[in-house]
Amino acid sequence: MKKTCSLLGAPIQTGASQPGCVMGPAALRTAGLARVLAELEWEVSDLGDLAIGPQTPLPHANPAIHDLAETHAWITILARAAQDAARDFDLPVFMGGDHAMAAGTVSGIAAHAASLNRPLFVLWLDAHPDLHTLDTTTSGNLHGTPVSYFTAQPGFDAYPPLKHAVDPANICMMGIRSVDPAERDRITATGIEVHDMRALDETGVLAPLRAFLKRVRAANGLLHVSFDVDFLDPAIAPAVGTTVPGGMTFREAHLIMEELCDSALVTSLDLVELNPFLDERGRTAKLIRDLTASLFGRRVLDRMTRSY
Ligand code: B3U
Ligand code: MN
Ligand code: MN
Repeated sequence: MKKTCSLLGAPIQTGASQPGCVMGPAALRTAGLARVLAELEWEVSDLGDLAIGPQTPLPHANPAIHDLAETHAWITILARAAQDAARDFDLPVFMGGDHAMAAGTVSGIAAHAASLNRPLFVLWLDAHPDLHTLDTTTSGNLHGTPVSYFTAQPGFDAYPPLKHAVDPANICMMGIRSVDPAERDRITATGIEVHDMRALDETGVLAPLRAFLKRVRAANGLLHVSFDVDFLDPAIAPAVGTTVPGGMTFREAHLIMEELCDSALVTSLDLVELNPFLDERGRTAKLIRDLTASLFGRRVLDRMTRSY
């Protein structure tokens, strides 16, 4: 029996500082993501794109916040859709869209995990920890808030009520290199495992990744991977609104995806923050396609899978 995956587009861009992520799902389709996964012997179902209607503005005490009503609506429909997709497919893929969408996808997957009575683990691949609350964000860009939301931090009365939280002890962040003061405090308070670039320069990417995967396996957990394009170095992935120098190389990123594939632990995936308006002849979209292919089993040579 072939393994099944779904592709669901979430063309949300209101959480970011500049427009363009609305084109993310279309760019990934244009790059041939579905075809590539089908060639790797997956049964691929493209579920199309979600959409929200026009929204009535929601005010907030923090005047920096913009497009709160849109984010609220996206979280609501994405949580539902993600929960359904996780029930129906072996490995649902959510194509963004800006990272605010992870407030919806991860909370929906958390509900699915709770229904199975299994813990949910999250691997957060990003230059940023996205650990603001609605009270601490100074940019007002809500793509900086999803991790605080789905770990049930206070300060989210204006988001949909969270039914199932992710335990901060089950989160591993890699690639972090841009952290605001309030986020730094929250990393300390929550104890989330953060491998910033300095740490990864010292250890390499494999040792911390393998240690985390071991924990997921021991707990019989589900594993959601949230992949922000700005995790990558801007030299190889220019199509993102918030580039930060010193990111993952082509080789490190593929190695992570190949290791995730070998682990066979990944049960859902976000591909977020691709802004095709900023791309160069589709090169970032093609790179994200190829990294996803590595996660889904593409390899240069067949070799024995590592034993865990
Ligand atoms: N922490 C900053 C920058 C940022 C967060 N996420 C992204 N950028 N993509 C903020 O605006 O909250
Ligand atoms: Mn992010
Ligand atoms: Mn980021």
